[in-house]
Parts: sequence; C-alpha cells; structure tokens
Amino acid sequence: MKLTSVELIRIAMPLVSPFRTSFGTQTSRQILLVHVTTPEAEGWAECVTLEDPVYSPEYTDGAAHVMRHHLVPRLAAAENLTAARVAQVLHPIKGHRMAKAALETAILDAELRAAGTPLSTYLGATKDRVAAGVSVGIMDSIPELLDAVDGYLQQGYVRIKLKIEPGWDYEPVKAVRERFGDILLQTDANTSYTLADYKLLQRLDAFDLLFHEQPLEEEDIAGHAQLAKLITTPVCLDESIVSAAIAADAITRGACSVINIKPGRVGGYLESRRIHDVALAHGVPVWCGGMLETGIGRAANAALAALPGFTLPGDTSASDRYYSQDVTTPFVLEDGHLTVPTGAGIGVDPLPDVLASLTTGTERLLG
Ligand code: NPG
Repeated sequence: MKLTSVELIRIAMPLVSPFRTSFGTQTSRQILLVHVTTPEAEGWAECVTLEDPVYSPEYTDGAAHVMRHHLVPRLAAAENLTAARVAQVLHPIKGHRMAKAALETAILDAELRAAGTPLSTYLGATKDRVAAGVSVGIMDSIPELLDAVDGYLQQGYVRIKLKIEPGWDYEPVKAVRERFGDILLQTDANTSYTLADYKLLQRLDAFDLLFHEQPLEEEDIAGHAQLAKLITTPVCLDESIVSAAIAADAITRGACSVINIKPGRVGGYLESRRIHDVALAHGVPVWCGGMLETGIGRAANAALAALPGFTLPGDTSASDRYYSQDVTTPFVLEDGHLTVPTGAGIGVDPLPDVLASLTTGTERLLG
C-alpha cells in the first residue's frame, strides 16, 4: 500500500456540559482528525490527546508536532506499508502512543475500506451491539450529582462510573448507592490517591462497587498490587496499562483484576486486541474506555468493545452525552446499547458540512 496523502484537520467541539475530573474541567475539545489517502481508499481516525498533558504526557500540539516531524516522514519512507507494519516502522520513536494510534487507525481504516471489511469483523468481534455505560464527572454538590445520575439512568445507561478524588469519594458514592440501589456502579480516581489512603478505600468496600479504576499513580504497579490485597473491591487499571506487556506484568503481579482498554493510550487497535487477548487468557475482564471521542473515534471503539473479552459495559456512551452536534451521524442509545457499525473500515464518515463548520485549521503532512 502506498500512502498518497496525510492531512490533519483540527476541530473545536463544545461539550454539552462541563466535565470535571481530578485533572481539571473540560468544557470543549480541540481534536485532531487524521485523514489519509491511498490509491485504493481513504481513511479516518481521531487523535485522543487533550489540549494539555494532564491525563498523560501527550497533548494535542505535541501530537501534531511528532506526527509532522517524526512519524509521518517514517511512514512515507516505508516500503510496502500496511497497518500491521505501522507500529514496527514507528518503533524507533519512543512513546507518543496516541499520535501513533491515530496514524495506525487511519491507515487500517483505508486498508479495510479497500478490502470491504468492517473493523469489527477484522478485530474478531462477536457482538453487533455493545452495552453502554456513562462516566459522571465531579460535581459541586451531591444533589446535583444525584440529578445527573438519575438522568443517565432514565436514558438507559446500564452502568454508572463516578469520578472521584480526595474529598469527593465516600459521600457521593454512598449517596448514589443509597438512592439508586442495585445499579452497576464503579469509581474512577485518575491516579488521585496514594497507598496511604487505603483506609478510605476500605470504607468504600461497603458499597459493592464493580471496581475502583486507577486509584494510584500510573507508574505504581507495585502499589496497586499492595492495595488490591488491602481492599475487597477489585482494582481496574487504566493509565498504567500502555501495552500488552505491561498488562501481562500487572495481571501476574496481582495489580489489577480488570482492565480498561483505551486504544489511544496503548498505541492503537492492534495493541488493544493484544491486551484483550492477554486478559482473556488470564480470565481478566476488560472494557472499553473513552476519551470524549467524536463519532469517528466512537465508531472504532464500538467495534473493539464487541470482542468477546469485553464483558463489562464500557464508556461507550451515545454522542449526545458529550456533543449536541457530532461530526458523524450520531451514535444513539438503544435499550442501553450502541450498535456496532457494519460498513467497511470504521464504518462512518464525517458529515462534510458539519466538518467544515467545526474545522479551525488543516495541515497537509504528506501529498
Ligand atoms: O466516555 O468518552 C468518555 C469519557 C470517559 O471518563 C472518561 N474518560 O479518565 O477515563 C477517563 C476520562 C478521560 C476523558 C480521560 C478525557 C482523558 C480525556
């Protein structure tokens, strides 16, 4: 396959409501879409970086820089490029997994469109719809949180994830559990605790949570293994799991019994499938995380979440959870599920007029 062009399209998307986590409040997303062409087809992908390096070391301007100066020139020079070879060609460049993931996904999309194969089929999906959970940000008050959770449950979301941080943990979790009873409920701390907080986390064991997601620092696999022995609630890792090798290490060291797979965080859908396979082989359930994706990223995530090891509902929410106007035909919630796209590749395209209205800049990196 020959890469004939690579274009970065920057779009600005206001969020329907502010989304507060321990690493800050998002009110809009500045997103890089990657558009590639080959002689046979075109391909689309979304780079999931945030504007600032607060979730991981990557950020949007940095991703554009590394694609422009380091990644795209290597791909352009590669002989017989295929999506399966992208990671190998880019291996000399350390890190930058979100930027690499976006390029690999766009190339995979083009390849699958040319072959007429849906991404879900290519990855080995066994479902045609995926259970949708929702991530609920930190709020100013518990009544406000209860109203938000109530609204999501009424829309049909099948599991609630509460963002927590020191000072916003025991009381909100207790209030949601008491008000809504036997719902699927989990927390996400985004690394905001230390092992010294284990007594607080032990108190949360009373609420029969599915798991706590990433309570401790990203690098602290050993700390998570210690914590897992001190609490009865399972530990799920997100930020820590950046590759299948780290996943295998974390599982065998007892640091997690559940894994959140985010394709951007781990370098793409091919590495995501490897993590899925490692987890499945160890009997560790996985679920698909989210990075406030538009329909472009959401489509590919829905395909991944349809693999057999994804036995827990993901953050695969409907488009209107975040955006009043998605860049693709919106993903909608039907009976608590999203439908996995069936078209070739990621199975969705940006709507040209909408894309034009959201675009704040374009840059051609090749062709
Ligand atoms: O449903 O897309 C979604 C968002 C789910 O909470 C969510 N994502 O820490 O997992 C996270 C968080 C996040 C959002 C992380 C944006 C980074 C960027």
